[in-house]
Amino acid sequence: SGQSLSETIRLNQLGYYPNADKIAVVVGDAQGPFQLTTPDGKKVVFTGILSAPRQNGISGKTTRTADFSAFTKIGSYVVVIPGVGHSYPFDIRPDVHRALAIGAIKGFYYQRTGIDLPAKYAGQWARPAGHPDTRVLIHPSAASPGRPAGTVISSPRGWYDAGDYNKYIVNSGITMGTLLSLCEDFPDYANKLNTNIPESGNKIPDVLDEALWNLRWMLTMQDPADGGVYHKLTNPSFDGMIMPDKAIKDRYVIAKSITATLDFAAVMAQANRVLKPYTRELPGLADSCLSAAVKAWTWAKANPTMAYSQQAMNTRFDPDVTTGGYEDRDASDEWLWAAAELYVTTKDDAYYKAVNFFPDSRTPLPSWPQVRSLAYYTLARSGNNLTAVGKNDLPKVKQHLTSLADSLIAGANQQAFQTVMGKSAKDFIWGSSAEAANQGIALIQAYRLTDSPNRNQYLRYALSNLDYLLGRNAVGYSFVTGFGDKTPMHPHHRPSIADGIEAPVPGLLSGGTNANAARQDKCPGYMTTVADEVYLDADCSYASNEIAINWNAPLVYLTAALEALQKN
Ligand code: 9MR
Repeated sequence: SGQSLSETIRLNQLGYYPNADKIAVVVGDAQGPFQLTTPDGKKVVFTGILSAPRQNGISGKTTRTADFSAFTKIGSYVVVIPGVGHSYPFDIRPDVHRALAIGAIKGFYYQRTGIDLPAKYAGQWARPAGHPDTRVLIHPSAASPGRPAGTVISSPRGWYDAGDYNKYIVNSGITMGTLLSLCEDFPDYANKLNTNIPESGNKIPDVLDEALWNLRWMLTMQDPADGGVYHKLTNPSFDGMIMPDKAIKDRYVIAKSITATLDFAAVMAQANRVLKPYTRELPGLADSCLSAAVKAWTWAKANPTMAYSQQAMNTRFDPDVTTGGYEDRDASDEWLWAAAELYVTTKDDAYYKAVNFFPDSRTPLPSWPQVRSLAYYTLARSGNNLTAVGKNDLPKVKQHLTSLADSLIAGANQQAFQTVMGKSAKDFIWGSSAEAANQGIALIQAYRLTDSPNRNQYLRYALSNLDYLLGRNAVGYSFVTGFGDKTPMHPHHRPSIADGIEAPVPGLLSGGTNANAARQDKCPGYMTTVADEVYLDADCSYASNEIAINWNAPLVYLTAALEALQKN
């Protein structure tokens, strides 16, 4: 066609469902007709007219949309705008995000500690096991009568949190909650996702097998004597940019904390429900999870003020610890999440009555320090299985879900990229990709669990945020390694940096655009301060281009849920 690739045309680089919205966005002054053609440009299959201009409320730039929703024929195509160029190629087909759902779950396999990743499962990213964590020291901050400082415990398995090699309970909490929720909400679809891991042949869905790798680690993080849960298992300071098996510094479990203990209680209580059907394959595990949850709750009741403060800790104990803090002084939402999971699992009203589920009218979007809405999701999904106290409040719970969903979709049709994500510059924080994914999940929960007249909009706009993540955004990247044409090649991820392989480990979600990244990581090379454009595909950019388990988990949920919910 004589057209060349234009990066001003932004779209979901994987593609679109035949019977769902299909939108590309062009940034700049283009106007007039657009076409859909075969990737070689030879055959025009659809023509349309670019929309009226919109102004990006953050950058002030002009955008127009090319809406080809009316075209439903399965195939591979490019969008062509005469005088501008063509887009990256993409597909229209029913299972267009299925490989991504599988790949994003597989991303967790690559994050496993303490196990060799052979080529059979890991392909060119095969590597020897790192961080066995079979000889971990009790840090003085974590000492108890039964386990004085320097005691050696075994705390193996688990996933590396992110681009670093440490293991943190708080962040494991929301990550596990999200993956276990996929197993609860879409059991049949979850069961169909084969990720080619060592456990793939067993009777348990691969995503649950993967979660078990971390669940078994989490169980070792509870002090058996009192039920308190250590905040994290880390080196005193971050490892260098070396492969896992080369990183052999001493590791410690650090300080019990209220947030870690409550998040642990929530995960273990939910795990009891999810594991119940597999009692034959996993004898005793579901029961162990529930008793661990109850013990954690008991510790929390006795220690409600034990917030984790790294600075305060370092003034009292040696060695000093400088790894990720996951500090959160407000545990009120963690109480709600733990109470909801324990209540739904045990049907014991005492857990429900121990907290106030409706302290105010806010419905905060889930993130690692803010888990209140996970309690609402759980209460709503339990619906008529709740006891009377919970059932009475169901309308209020659903009200919270719809008010969050309605606020997310409000004005999305004015947004420059026609996505829920990015209506406000405030969306572009550290780990903004997970904001987009969690917005999508909130919409899916409101779609599934309420009878709001806007339900169908919720589903449509959840998909808009997957489009955001896969390229329809102000920087033109698909933020998932290995999925799309313009993807992160230099994530802040130690194995990807150190392994000598050009392609980064695949299936990992970059934290993405972050307005304050330059100030936070001081990586040289940021080109702009426009909030929705501050992203740098460089490995020193840990504030915009790290990967993390709590970002991958909502990608997994959003992708798998949208696949499961498409009616094609
Ligand atoms: O995801 C965390 C983000 O919300 C915080 O702003 C940031 C700075 O405290 O830390 C992020 O978490 C990092 C953790 O502390 C250590 N492992 C890597 C995580 C992702 O960058």
